[in-house]
Amino acid sequence: MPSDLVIVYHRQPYEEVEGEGGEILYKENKSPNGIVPTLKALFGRVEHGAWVAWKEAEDPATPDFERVIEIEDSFGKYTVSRLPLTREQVSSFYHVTSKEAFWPILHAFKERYNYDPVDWPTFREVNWAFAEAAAREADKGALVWIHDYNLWLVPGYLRQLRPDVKISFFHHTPFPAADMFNVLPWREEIVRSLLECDVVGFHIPRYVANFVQVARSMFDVRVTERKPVKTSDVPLGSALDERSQPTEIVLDDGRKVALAASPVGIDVDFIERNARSEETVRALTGIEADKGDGTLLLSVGRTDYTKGGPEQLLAYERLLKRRKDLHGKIRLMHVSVVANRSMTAYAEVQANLEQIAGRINGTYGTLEWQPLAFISQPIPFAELVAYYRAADIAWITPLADGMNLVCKEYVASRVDGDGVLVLSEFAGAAVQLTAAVMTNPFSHRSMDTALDQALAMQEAERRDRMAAMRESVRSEDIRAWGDAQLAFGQRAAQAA
Ligand code: GDG
Repeated sequence: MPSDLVIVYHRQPYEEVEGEGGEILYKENKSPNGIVPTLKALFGRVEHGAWVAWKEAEDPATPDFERVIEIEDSFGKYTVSRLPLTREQVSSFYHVTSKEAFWPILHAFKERYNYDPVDWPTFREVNWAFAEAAAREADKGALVWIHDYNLWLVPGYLRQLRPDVKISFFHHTPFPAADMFNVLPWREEIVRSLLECDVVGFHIPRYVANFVQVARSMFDVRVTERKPVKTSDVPLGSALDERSQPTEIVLDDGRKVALAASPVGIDVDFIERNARSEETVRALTGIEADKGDGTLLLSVGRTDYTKGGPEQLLAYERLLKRRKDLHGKIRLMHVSVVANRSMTAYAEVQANLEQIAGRINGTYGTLEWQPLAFISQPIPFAELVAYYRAADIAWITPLADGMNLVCKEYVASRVDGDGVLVLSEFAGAAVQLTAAVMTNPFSHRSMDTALDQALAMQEAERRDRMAAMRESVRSEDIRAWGDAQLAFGQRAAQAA
């Protein structure tokens, strides 16, 4: 059935499990948190929706599964088109080209950029296959919403296949300035494809500005519309602030591309419900009993060089060195989940983290007191929320992060209105959460003073700041993001 909204996202929108009789059952994702349910919820606003994702197959010509299936779950009825890809294709387009070449550049780590293993023809081939699958599902004039850099070439291919559809593309990562982006030898092909979109979306105005700069470095692109940005109350602005944002560019052939900035949010109602649930309150009681009068610092993230884990552990080591008064009274729970152990870059970060963690506990730990709990296994979400509630300070200090949802989850979990957030000014969320204690993870002094400030903060100030952050997280929640992005796409459709 043709769809008026087609979402192209690399992950399937459910989990496949084997039933008792060996049959495949499609279950809603275990974690109802995250953007997948939000995207699926948008299907409720259209006649019929479709989702395009990949699924591993030994021989893509004759996959051992149905390519296109109809799903019916609590989100309604929608089509899922599974693109059969071999393990080698997935590894090449996703783990190598996207993660080893694009990811470091998007996050401004030129020195980590790995060009050599990239197989560009495979990247093109996979993106072409995604475009064909989307073209097959889209009704006349449908809106096709594509997600993230691993699908950068899809808009261009889709435009060739289906000139009638409206194309919107959202970046979940930062988008770097031209000096950084243009390290990619495929830059012109990528930007040419993005300029075939009707809407290109980002989290924050800075990434929009960088995209325009990149586009102008290669093409005759004019900014035809610009709007002021609601500025933060930080006196000199924070690292990712912009005063105004281009909202439309026009190409030399007269075609217009709308540029949208809307920060991905979280499901505040879901997290608050979790935070108040009996299960969480029970877990919280246990954690608090263990904690006693001590201070709990919490850091949560994927193991990735962009997340600044080693820099943070070194700051903690400095804290223990200079503040003997805290010995026996403070603990850091550092959760760093390894998503892909087979990738050298991540294995390296993990080894580094383990080494520093071992040194900290070896140097300062006693039989009664272990200053650091270093955790590499994912924590069940309900338990994580209990830790969010128990933590005196959430310490979120990525070196670069498109948005960062962990800090928003911490704020939403604080239904008691207390708690301090120390946040890197290089996380997209910093533009929104201006009441956090901001820190620059590249500066020892800034990391040290921010932590001291957070540790010394009095309850009244903590509550004021938390109230401001809670308001912001609620007003720009995941639904607001979905609505804003869908509205941009629909506006483009009407303008045509
Ligand atoms: C990309 C961009 C952007 C983490 N540890 C555990 C756990 N998590 C969950 C968190 C959170 C999610 O993982 C991480 O989200 P982030 O936004 O922080 O980071 P990325 O995975 O890098 O996501 C990022 C995002 O896309 C959305 O656009 O914000 O900048 O890099 O939801 O809760 N969940 C559980 N146990 C854990 O131990 N259950």
